[in-house]
Amino acid sequence: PQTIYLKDYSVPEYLIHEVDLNFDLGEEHTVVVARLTLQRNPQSQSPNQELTLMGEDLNLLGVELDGTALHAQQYVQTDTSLTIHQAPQDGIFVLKIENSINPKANTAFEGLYQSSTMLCTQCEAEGFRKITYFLDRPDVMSRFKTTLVADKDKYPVLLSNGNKVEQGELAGNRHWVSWEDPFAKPCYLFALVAGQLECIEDRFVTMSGREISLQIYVEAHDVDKCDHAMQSLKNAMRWDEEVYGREYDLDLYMIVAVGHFNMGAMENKGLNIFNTKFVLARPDTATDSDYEHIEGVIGHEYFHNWSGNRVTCRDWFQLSLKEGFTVFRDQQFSGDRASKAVKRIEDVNMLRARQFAEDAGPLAHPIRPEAYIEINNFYTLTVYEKGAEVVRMLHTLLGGEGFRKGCDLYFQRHDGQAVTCDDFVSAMEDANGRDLTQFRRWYSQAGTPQLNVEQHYDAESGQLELTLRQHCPDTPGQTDKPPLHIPVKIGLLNSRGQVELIKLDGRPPVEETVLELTEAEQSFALSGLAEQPTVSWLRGFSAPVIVKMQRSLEELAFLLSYDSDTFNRWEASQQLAGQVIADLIADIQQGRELTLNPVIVEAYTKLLEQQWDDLSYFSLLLALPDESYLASQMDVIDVDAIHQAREFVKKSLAERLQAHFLRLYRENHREESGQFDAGAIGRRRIKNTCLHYLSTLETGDSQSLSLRQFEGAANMTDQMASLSAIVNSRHPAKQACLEQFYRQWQDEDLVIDKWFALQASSHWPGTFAKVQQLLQHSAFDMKNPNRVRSLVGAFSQANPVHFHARDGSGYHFLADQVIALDKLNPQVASRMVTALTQWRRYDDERQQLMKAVLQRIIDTEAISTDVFETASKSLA
Ligand code: BAL
Ligand code: ZN
Repeated sequence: PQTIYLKDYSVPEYLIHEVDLNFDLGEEHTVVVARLTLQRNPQSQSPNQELTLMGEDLNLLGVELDGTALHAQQYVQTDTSLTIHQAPQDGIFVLKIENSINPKANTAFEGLYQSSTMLCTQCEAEGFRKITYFLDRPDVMSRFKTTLVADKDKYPVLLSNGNKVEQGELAGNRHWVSWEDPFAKPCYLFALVAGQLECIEDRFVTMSGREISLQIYVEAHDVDKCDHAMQSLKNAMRWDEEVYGREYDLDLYMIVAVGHFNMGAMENKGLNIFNTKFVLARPDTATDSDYEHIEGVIGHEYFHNWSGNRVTCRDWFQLSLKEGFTVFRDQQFSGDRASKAVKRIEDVNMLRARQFAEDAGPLAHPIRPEAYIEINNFYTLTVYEKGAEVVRMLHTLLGGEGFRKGCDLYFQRHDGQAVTCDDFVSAMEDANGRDLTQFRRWYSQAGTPQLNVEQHYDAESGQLELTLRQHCPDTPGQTDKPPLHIPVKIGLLNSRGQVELIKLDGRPPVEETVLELTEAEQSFALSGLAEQPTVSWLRGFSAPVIVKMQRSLEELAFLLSYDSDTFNRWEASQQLAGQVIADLIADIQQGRELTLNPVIVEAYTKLLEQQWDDLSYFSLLLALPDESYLASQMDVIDVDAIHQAREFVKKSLAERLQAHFLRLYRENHREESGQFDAGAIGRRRIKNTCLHYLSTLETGDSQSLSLRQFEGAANMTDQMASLSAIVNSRHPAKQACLEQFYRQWQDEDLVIDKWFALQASSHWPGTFAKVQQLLQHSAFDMKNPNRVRSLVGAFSQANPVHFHARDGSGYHFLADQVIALDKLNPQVASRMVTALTQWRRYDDERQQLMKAVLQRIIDTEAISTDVFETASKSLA
């Protein structure tokens, strides 16, 4: 397979100004006629006089140049291209291409495909070339006019980008609709949808007084699950006006929910296409987390209209330009909508458990990668989540106002253009008069930097010297990396737990400050301190780094009680529990008896005796670190000891603090229908955290508590929480509850996904046999990505104990599923391989087993380039 390099970028040889598309739609036979208005790119230096268009899986029916049919000697076709010999070098010319495609046979879901009874598209990154021959690259921007022709009964709704301009009827019960998008766009933002869809409508008046029609299209049985998505859209539109000054530009904004979708959602201009998972919600079918994710993803796709569509990427190496920035924007939005503290903790938790692992493994790459075989493999946690952290650091360094000035300049300078990450940083520099040369290294350097921090207090002078050292570990292809520009936000606490002001470099005293670390080693002297303070480091997780420092359990308990930074307070709870669990892991490995360190009981008791306003935050303080995070802290991951130690702590805390957990449970338990408001969500979160602890006791009382909640649940959050407690414990009603849940929800695909995922991720013995049975279940469908993720994905990525079974059965199972899935959907298959990429982190025996199945995947005949790239780079 061919590797594409950033260093080889050159401007397109031709430009496509206008695209006039005509689709005659049929599920097995769709005819596409494309009229492209082209011109040689005056900026191209290439001597090449041919025009090469990309195209895959297309059946070419004819080519015309300026109205004259080309004969076979005038062009050449390969599996991936169409080259027109002697294309015009001067002036505008029109190329007409006619081809046919088979949407039903398209199980990879790239290009035009069938989902249930509808036809829809996914073009990012390179799906448009599966629709027609084109210059399928983001720096070719064109104005699109699209006409859809179809049977009136099968496809009564016909949608594409922009505004509907004309429609009409045809003989034979057929009809047509024409759409025109006034904004030039790259073809990855093209979309069409045809199907039997119902529409939910609303309106939004923009800050300049324009009325926008908002439409959400779903299948008829889902119309009662769109209210939250619609409200989220209106919230996002208002928020982008208020916070970024960005107004929507078309008169119509459409969202379509489809059941078969490789990603979460797609920001096509004016016609977003969403995975149903991120649109549909009713209190009885969706959990509070689902509601929050829907709001976040609706926001994300909406925000792309500026950060992605109006200003797009020059090439796919720049993906983080739009994704990192837009993730940062959606994180801000969600934080503003609910609890900033909770949102930040959730985001960092995910970053540290998953992106840090990616950054430390064989697939590590900078947020702006330099090479790829298959671009779909680079829609990664690094490009998205670390990319967002890099944008967040700019926000921290420049301040809110400075960042906004930079954004305004970026949008103003580059509206309508396809640009680079460098252009984004330049706008930040120019708007603020700052030199960000060194900061740019974040874009090109992979790996998670480690920060060693030391402090030295001199009582006589009242001075505290802080010394920071940074080091970034080697990653594939990168060694001896120069230092980065790292913002380290700090605060100080005195011995009574009060804020101690920071006096640095003669500046006025402040409660917290950002230390700008630019050297490999750098010291900062804080003055005027009557006693040695406790430093609260890296507040708000101000940089995506690992802070290396030893803190005693007592010091962590102190920070957990007093740190005024909500993130660091939670961080103290994680580190405290993490250290207690790490000691127990060592005890297990040495065959010692386990006893619970009383420090954690005291710390938890203190938390449980306090009054909390933000109950969601409170429940996070009571949550033990995830097994994946604990694993990241070990030199050699011992999945069994991690699990055993964590379960021991959970159960011991439940035993000691039973009365508190029960009281809190009762105080917050209401059989309510599931209002999506912060108060109700917080009540459910804390109550279900308590239920989770209590269920580990496996007493008759705790079992009836779970069962009563399951039977009386009037919302999905409570129903799932109780079912999870039942499935992950020795509960006599386990099978009956699972069957009852299935019967109740068998017609709701998204709920049945939860049913699969819950069983696949259960730590209870016998789970692997259950997973194998579920693979044969009539509701399992390898062609549906959500179902695959809920069974194969949940088992391999959220069930460490069973997936990493010592006999290698989990690995073989995954390899079998990857190989089977690859024949249908290489993009999703490649995602599934990532569960194996961390093989170096395990013991020798497991390493050998994982390597062997990776090799088996690579050696499989006709394996896709997607899977080949992930598996072979994992072994490299
Ligand atoms: N652009 C692909 C989906 C998303 O990140 O919004
Ligand atoms: Zn995005």
